[in-house]
Amino acid sequence: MENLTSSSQAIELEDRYGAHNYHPLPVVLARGEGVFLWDVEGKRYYDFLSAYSAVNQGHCHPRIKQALIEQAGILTLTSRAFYNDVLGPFEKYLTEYFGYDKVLPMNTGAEGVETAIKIARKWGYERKGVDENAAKIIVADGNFHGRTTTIISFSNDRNARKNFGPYTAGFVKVPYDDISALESALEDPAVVAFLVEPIQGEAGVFVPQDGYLTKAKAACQSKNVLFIADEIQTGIARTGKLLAVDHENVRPDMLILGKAISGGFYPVSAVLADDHIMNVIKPGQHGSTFGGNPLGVKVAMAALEVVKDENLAENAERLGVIFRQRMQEMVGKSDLVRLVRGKGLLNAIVINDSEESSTAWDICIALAENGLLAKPTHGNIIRFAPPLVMTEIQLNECCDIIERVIAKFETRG
Ligand code: IF1
Repeated sequence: MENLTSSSQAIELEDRYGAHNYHPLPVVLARGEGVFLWDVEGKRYYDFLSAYSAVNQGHCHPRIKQALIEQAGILTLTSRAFYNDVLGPFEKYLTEYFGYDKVLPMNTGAEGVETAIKIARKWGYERKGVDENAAKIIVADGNFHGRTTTIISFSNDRNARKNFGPYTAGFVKVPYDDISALESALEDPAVVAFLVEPIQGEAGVFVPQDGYLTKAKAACQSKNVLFIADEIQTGIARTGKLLAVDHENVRPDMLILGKAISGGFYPVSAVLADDHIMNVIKPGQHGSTFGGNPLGVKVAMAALEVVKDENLAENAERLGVIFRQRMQEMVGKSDLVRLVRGKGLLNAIVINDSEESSTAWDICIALAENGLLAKPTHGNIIRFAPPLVMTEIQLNECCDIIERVIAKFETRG
């Protein structure tokens, strides 16, 4: 295999031999450790994206790496045709960690979402009595739950949907953070579930009003509808609590996890639910080759131990307050930055420019030149999500970088 000596070489290879399904920032990373990343030329960056909240524990965390290396030499994959000595202990560990009866382990976040959709539909037919093939699932405008054909079928994002039809039926969209719209949609007796992100990440870190999750869960409960929380991005301590729903002490009927559940080492996702829901799934009705494999689940247990032992939720809560204070001070003096919003260490600033403008992109290029990696989400919104192991000193240094770069763009007028 070619040894890459330069960033431009790497970019050329990806352009020539890789599908063009992304538009990355022109940065070629070669090494990661904790909150830092280094590019091919050895330049160091603060990571303020954390692989979209998949490395909450920091890059290459030694404890998780050790778990990976040890299990890699013992048993990595059995398939579910047989039992193994790791999956059962993991399932006990995970269900006790999050407080549910059972877990169905999968690999990617999208698979977790697809799994929850299948379970909700089956529960609707076999427990709620909805006519077969008539089940409906309510989703929120602006949602992002992955990129499979069914999931993009209920996306609002034109770029995610166009020319991927025909679309999967059975989904009803309501405005996010709008209880009365949800209550109206819940009047339909064919509705089996409400699938929602407790904070909409990709849409631009939209935090709903206090009480939204509580009222949504209650509205679902009153209509015998399952409340499904997609915590793939907001979970695992990212928003200052173990789960974003914990800010309101709301317990979803089904919980979907992914990303940082395995600390950036190995794709692991999981759907958790109590027996009266999960037991609708019988042998042969769902699964995947790698779902619940020994290597992935050992990594996941180590990754979750790190979250607890290093108090990552508390750290995210504390540093998030400091970050938003620093950004709010900047907003007060800026014509360019309209607002800052977020919870814990899932935050975003909104740039005072059109969605089509390149300002947010240009700011991210300048941030990279100044040693901080972030990427715009929709058009004029820049998401800031560092690993949760960051120290206060490092966070303040990053705020200095952000303020310095924004100031330069202010003077450009
Ligand atoms: C990419 C976005 C973020 C997610 C929620 C399910 C999934 C995701 C709430 C699917 C995944 C990732 C996908 C990743 C970029 C990133 C992303 F920009 F795509 F939208 F975070 F906002 N539910 N989000 O955020 O999980 O199948 O990817 O494991 O490059 O597509 P996945």
